[in-house]
Amino acid sequence: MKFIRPNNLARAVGALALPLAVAAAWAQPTQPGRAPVTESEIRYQAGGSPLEGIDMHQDINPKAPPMTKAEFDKARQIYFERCAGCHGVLRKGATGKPLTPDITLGKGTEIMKVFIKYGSPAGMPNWGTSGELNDAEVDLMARYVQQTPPTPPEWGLPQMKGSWKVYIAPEKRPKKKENNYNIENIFATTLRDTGQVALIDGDTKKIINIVKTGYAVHISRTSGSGRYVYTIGRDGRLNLIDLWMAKPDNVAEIKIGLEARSVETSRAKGWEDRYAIAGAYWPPQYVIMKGDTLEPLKIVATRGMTVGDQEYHPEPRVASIVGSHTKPEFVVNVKETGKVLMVDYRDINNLRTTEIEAAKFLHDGGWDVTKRYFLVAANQSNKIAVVDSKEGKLVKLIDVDKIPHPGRGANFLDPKFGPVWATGHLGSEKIAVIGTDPLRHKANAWKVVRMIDGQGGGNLFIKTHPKSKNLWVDTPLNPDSKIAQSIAVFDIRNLDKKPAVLPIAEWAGLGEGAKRVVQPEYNKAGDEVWFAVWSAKNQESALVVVDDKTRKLKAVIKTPEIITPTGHFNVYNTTHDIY
Ligand code: DHE
Repeated sequence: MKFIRPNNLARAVGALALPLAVAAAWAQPTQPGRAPVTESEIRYQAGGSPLEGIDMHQDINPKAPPMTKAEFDKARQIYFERCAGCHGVLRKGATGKPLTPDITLGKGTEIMKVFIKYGSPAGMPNWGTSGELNDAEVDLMARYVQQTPPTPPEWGLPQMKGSWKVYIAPEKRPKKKENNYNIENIFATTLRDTGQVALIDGDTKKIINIVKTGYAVHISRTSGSGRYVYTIGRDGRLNLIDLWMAKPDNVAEIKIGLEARSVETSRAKGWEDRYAIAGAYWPPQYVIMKGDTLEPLKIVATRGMTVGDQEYHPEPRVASIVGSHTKPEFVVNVKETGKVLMVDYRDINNLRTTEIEAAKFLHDGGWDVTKRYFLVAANQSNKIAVVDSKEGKLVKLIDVDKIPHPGRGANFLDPKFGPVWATGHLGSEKIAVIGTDPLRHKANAWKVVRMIDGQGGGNLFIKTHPKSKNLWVDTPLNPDSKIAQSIAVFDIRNLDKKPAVLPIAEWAGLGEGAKRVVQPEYNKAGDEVWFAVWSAKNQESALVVVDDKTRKLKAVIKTPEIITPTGHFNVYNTTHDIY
């Protein structure tokens, strides 16, 4: 895999004798005060979008440089594969700058070519000099971004209903568990690039079934009872898997949008298995469905005003969603507007939503140990927002380091500061440890009580377990392959001590390949930690299981079916939000 390096813009500008002032202004970070983007961030944000193949409305802009239809289609495909993640579907800007014709036409083709070819210190990758795009493609993209952005279609109830399939109706499903699996210890492992999920028996480490799901599967979550697994793909396809079947498999599916990342279920007492909710990146909306069939019941758009400057945003993507364990509410995090929506699902025809203003670029997060407070990263704002689900209020915005990325975070008892929740960072080696107990440790609550040093930036996930004394920190997006292929493990009893570094990828005994070690996940008992060793589709990947107490290798799961594993979700821990 080729890594993209933000390049020396001054050299490029000098070489092409461009008006320096224009170029320098354009190269400023998206947000004032924001440092340039690291390689890890670029590689994380620039993921492909499934919108590349969707028919879109397009008009002709007479002021823009001409393009043939074939050229336009090719440029559109490149845009959705490489640019939309940062600049947005409508090019109105997300974590990257807006690229609408009112801005790009003024700059013209030559200036746009420089930025595309050489990148900028503000984080624009050097698509040309890295060899990712040739000169003809750079020219194509420079002309494309001056055209009116094509608009992907909406995806409403008729489209959802048209895509909805119930393979086995609830009344035809098992009345009790029809297999001998310890289903609470099953792992749903994402096989990202094959569009599948591997259901793996956590006790025997054997594959139970490989289930067909959406394109580039993102995450799986379980129902409140732990019976069902819900898996969502980037293409918005949501699959429902019944773990009670003799051989657990798909029982229903639906496409909830054209691009998506999140799914969750109703977890409050008495509401288990009742509803599922999925969030879309495009169209910007979330949908509440019947939990056992995925019948779409209520679609809610998230378009609206941003926090702070209160400007209209046309595509605020739905990031993480969690279900409250104590109230019949979903917590829906809307990325670009920076709003946390507490959605009360007791009466979905008269939906009551509390809109909490947090900070822009909400992404991923998890509960504190009491499950009253939800902590979510406002990643490009370098903050963690704390929401009190009992009061329906923002408690605090906490400044952390560069691009916090907790996954769901890690809860543990700090020997000095009491109950804490921790997050790593994509943009730095820091691990921020935040006090979470306003009752007994008031002085420490909602403060960064420690910043500890991990191996480096490019961290995505961090994990521990109530029965463990270990804190595991991955670094799959670090540009140094040694760091990306190993794991740092801290002793919670002595966080001042340097972490041990375990060569997880080496233990997997694989051949060639990137072999990024990603997402620690515990088994139900809390005595094993599973890691994905994620290589390219045409290379061997594996899962590595480590004994939590001894930190020694316990098992390697390596079969031809384990292709591009990324996340894995233990049924018990996911159902009970144990992390
Ligand atoms: Fe993820 C969680 C979005 C890139 C693997 N990812 C999430 C969540 C969101 C999200 C909103 C939270 C879901 C929830 O809790 O409801 N992820 C995005 C992106 O927008 C981004 C940056 C770029 C993209 O184009 O997708 C992105 N994610 C990645 C990856 O590159 C990863 C490593 C591999 C992949 O699938 O592409 C990846 N994301 C994951 C995993 C989780 C996740 C494994 C769940 C973690 C957990 O413990 O719950």
